[in-house]
Amino acid sequence: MSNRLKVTPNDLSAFWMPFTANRQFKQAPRMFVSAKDMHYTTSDGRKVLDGTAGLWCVNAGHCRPKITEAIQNQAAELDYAPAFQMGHPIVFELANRLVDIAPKGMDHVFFTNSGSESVDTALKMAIAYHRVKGEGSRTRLIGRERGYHGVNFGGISVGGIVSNRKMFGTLLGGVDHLPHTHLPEKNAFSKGVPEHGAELANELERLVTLHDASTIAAVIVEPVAGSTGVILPPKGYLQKLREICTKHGILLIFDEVITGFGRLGAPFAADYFGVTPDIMTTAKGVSNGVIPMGAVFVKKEIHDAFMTGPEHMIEFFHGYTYSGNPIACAAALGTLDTYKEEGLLTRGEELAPYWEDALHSLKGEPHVIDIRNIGLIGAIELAPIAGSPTKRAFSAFVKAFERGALIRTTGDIIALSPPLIITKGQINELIDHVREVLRSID
Ligand code: PXG
Ligand code: PLP
Repeated sequence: MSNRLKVTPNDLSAFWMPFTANRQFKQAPRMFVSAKDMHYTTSDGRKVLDGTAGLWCVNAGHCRPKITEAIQNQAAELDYAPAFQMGHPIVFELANRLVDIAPKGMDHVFFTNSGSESVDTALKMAIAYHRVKGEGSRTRLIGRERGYHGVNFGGISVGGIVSNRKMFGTLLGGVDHLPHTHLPEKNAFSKGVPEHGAELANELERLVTLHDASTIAAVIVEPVAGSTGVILPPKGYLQKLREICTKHGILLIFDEVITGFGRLGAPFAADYFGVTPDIMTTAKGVSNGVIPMGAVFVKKEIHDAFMTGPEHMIEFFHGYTYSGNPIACAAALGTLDTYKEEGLLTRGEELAPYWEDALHSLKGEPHVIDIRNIGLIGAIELAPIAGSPTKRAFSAFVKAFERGALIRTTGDIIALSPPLIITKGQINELIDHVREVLRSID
């Protein structure tokens, strides 16, 4: 370990931390200095079990040798190559490898550097696609209440998390939202996908009637909403959305930034639910979170629609300086190798029943008003402290960290999404930490 990592910095003021209570953090900092497999090590030398795969991204666990090695080798061989009008071999290799594991028909990949960029890329593709097809009136975008699609302007416009939107002005015009599918009065403590609520997909028909299909480019949803606190699609809901989109010529975008790369026990949520979107946004697990990378998967028809006009012309005026950055590609290839060798993209399927039972054993513990699970995702919803929403869950987060477990909270919901290498013993350990925390907080 380098000396740089051993010390706790004594001036924390310069770094404006993302999505953090900066003043509170800087009074009592929580620092990780190293990580291996399922654990972080803190600056005071404690081991912390990673119950969240970092931020839902370290699906293969930490500091995996194949990934580290791939990055080291690539950094010494080709560090950067221009992304526009130039190529390098491994970005093509990576695209092929990704298409090989993608749902059938999603034959092309566009690279970005994050989920937020993947989302804005997908929205732009959808609108431009209709225009190249001669349907330039299709510009409207439909998102969903409580949706999270990153933090760029497109993403917050179709997103539905109020605090991520309200400070930022008028956002994109021509956006409407479906209702969310959280129905605790009917579905609380459901195991896996809930029974009630598929009819909420019919709200899309209402929006089509209101705006007319000829004005709508795309619908974007998370197949399983993560960031808002884990909301599952009711049985049959996604199939219905697919049918309605197809019927009206509207593109369906699945935002698989969290659900992609094995989180549900299948490579993608599209596989898990047997519903194929037209565009699929990913990030996080594509490179195990190690080097920033995102990938937007598109159906052949969409890609091919752009491949018209004079051949010397750029077909899609969009891209990032770091689209397909060689070192990010190497990290992603090392990640895919690790997933393959260890069967991680489907490992969640075997573990899911054990995970489900362990999570639902928390029913009846103090403050617990709902438990939700799917694949290797879990959520424990707590009753808020009257007049102080989020406070109870935040103290659970701090207590868990002090006890040796990293959990994630959003509102008064604890969300769990461990690396896909977690063992049954470590599942017990994680759930026991949560149990003890619930018993110890006000
Ligand atoms: N779409 C979805 C569905 C996401 O979950 C993004 C887009 C944006 O990705 P980037 O890479 O720009 O952050 C996300 C990211 C949490 C949490 O704890 C969730 C995310 C990010 C950070 C924290 O719920 N999701
Ligand atoms: N701002 C300026 C001034 C730039 O020159 C560029 C890219 O060349 C960007 C923003 C966009 O940066 P990126 O391609 O990394 O998203």
